[in-house]
Amino acid sequence: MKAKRILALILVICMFTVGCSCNDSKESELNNLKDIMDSVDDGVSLWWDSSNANNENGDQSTSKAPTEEVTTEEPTTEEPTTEEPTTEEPTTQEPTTQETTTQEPTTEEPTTQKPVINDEGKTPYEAHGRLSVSGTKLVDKYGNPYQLKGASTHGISWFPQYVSYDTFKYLRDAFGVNVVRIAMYTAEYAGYCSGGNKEELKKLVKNGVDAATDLGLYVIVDWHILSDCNPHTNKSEAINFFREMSSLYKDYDNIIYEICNEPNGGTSWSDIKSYANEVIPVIRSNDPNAIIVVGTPTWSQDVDQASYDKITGYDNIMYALHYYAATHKQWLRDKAQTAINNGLALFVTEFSICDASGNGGLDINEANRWLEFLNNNGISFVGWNLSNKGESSAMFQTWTNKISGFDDSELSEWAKWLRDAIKK
Ligand code: IDC
Repeated sequence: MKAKRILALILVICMFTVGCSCNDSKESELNNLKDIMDSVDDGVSLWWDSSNANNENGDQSTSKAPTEEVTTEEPTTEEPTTEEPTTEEPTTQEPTTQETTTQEPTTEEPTTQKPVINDEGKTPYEAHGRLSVSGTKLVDKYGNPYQLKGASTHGISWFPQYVSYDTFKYLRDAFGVNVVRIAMYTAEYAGYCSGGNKEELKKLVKNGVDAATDLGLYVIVDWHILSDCNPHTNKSEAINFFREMSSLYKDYDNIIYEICNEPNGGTSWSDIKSYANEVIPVIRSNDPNAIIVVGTPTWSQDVDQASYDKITGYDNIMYALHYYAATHKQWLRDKAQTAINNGLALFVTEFSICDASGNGGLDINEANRWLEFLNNNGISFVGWNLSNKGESSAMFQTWTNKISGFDDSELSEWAKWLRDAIKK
């Protein structure tokens, strides 16, 4: 903090000198000085300040997304414009920004968080290499069944801070994840096809893929359709996006393409299949082997329908099964079982254990039944979501702005459940 004050002081003295020579009033220069010094003390990052104020003091609270009580069963498709983390202080005062001797560890992960599930000191990718699909199973480079277990970002337009090396490293070492999913909404507020900055979004995806790759993790690039219901709605954008991504990552063996998160609104399997049959060849022309996950009707639940009419002509195709344990129960496992019996390779690229709105109480009993089902069938799973939004599917508490090095009090109940599930 001292260094910052000194730098700020130098900066202001320069401004003051220039200001005087331009005959500006001394009073306004003095106000500038005060503003800058105040902002330094408040922990606000200035352009020359490469440190992350939020990160430095993990217990600060500056962003709190609104908590709305959602009663609808299925995910809401409207994104409030207030979604983006704000810079306002929350009303419930957490520990202040003052540095005190009782501060949490600031940079290093707590010593209790030793790396878990490391394949004899190797990263997941070093140990398992290129994955492929064999029958209904995902297998590693040795042909052994391999389960991916990980976490998904929230919409990257809204919570870009977690698309980071530090967050992914924390998840790998403290949770034991071997995969991360980068969720890029297409139609919601600031989505890729709804006014979001395409270049910025692609940059975020690339940062995420690079970070995951450096960490030896597998990474899913998710074209997160939701309120656009039918993947044909934004098909030409999807084709361009996947052409670019697969060309960029054609030599990466750890990348997985998820071409349509959750078709819904009555979109039929034959519609989805015809979309897949246009997008898959685009990816295949660059990358003949990457795993491609295809969404299924009714928010990626009707995997049984897909199993009666599989996509043919391509290897390494998997089908998305999504569930929220407090809403989707045995009846959905029955559909999944039918699909498996029919030879479909399933991938739970998104789930949580609250209800389908992404909020509400956790159903631990049902969560455990699901987990047993997934493990018995060797199905990979990815938990939703990496954010501190006020909803029970968020992994981080609303009052923490840390992006890594979380201690247990900063994790949601769901995050702790997921961590245990991955370690099992
Ligand atoms: C939810 C988010 C929530 C957001 C909403 C609409 O958790 O913060 O406001 O989307 O954008 C899904 C979707 C996923 C949903 C999630 C929970 O894939 O985007 O996220 N869900 O509703 N399918 C079933 C549940």
